[in-house]
Amino acid sequence: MNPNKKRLASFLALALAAAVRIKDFKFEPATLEIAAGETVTWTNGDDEIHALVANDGSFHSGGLDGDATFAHTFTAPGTYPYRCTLHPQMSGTIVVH
Ligand SMILES: [Cu+2]
Repeated sequence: MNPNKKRLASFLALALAAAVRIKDFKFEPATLEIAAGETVTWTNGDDEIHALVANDGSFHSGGLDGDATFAHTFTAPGTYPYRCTLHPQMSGTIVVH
């Protein structure tokens, strides 16, 4: 593979990595669809602390400061709603295929 194609491939891999950004007290995207075995990384883009927890308790980030990240690997297909324990109006869903 030539160097330009290699750079493009690694850029695309990063762009396609499953990521949720927390910004202005919202999860973006609010619903994220991934394949089983993928890892989702949340990044807190607010100055406020957020702490996300799965409604079924299968993951819990603990308190995330600004710019902090939390990653969780989803191994089983299903729908995983989650929320922020500190701001109950904040909710999101990970759909695993
Ligand atoms: Cu929050």
